[in-house]
Amino acid sequence: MVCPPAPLDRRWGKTYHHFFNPNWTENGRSNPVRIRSRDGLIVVDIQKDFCPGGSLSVDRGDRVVPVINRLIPKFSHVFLSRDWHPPNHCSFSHSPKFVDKSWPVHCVAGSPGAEFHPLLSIPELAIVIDKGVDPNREAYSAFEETNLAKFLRDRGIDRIFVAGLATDYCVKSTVLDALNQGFETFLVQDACRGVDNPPGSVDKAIEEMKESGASPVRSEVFE
Ligand code: VGL
Ligand code: ZN
Repeated sequence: MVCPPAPLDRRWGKTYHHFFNPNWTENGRSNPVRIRSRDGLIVVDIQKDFCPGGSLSVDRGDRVVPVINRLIPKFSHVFLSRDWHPPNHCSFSHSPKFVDKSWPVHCVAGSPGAEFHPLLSIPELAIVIDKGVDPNREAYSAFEETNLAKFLRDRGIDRIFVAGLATDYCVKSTVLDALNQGFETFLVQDACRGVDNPPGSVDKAIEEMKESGASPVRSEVFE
């Protein structure tokens, strides 16, 4: 197959050279996004259990770590969610089927698998949000049963950028909740990876987020 030439974008006085990427969405913004002080970055579940070698590993999940490390210094408000389950969490199964949202034991609070990926550069002022702490309830979103929405509002934060793992579960739920809570919400697509079981669920999740009003962006558009 002959690749089409990469498009040049000169609209903003700079030359952007895009490589054709099958993950590039039609309305993925290529114009620069200027990060302001009222913007917040939510980094979802960059934990060892979701990375290669972990109990619920996302294929090449660790590849997003350097991308997120480049994003973090651009933001004055950084939030890190972590799956922080009790050992008897209701989603755990010894014969997990994934598609029915039963999972292998993962991210048990305080266990090595629940630790953030060791190469994630966590800023000193980052705020950590524990979720899924109730044994009887699943909680994929960083907003679920946390005071995150109020916390953001109290600080005047009105735009949210979401990155992390997994696109089709915790990232998606976090994005949809952020939209429902009235925040302008961006999905940093190349800073996310998904479980994709059943196959196609990552693409489906991205469509759902877009239809709900999220704007997909790529990390290189940030100024
Ligand atoms: C997640 C499945 C189970 C996630 C958490 O972080 O996306 N997925 N628990
Ligand atoms: Zn979980």
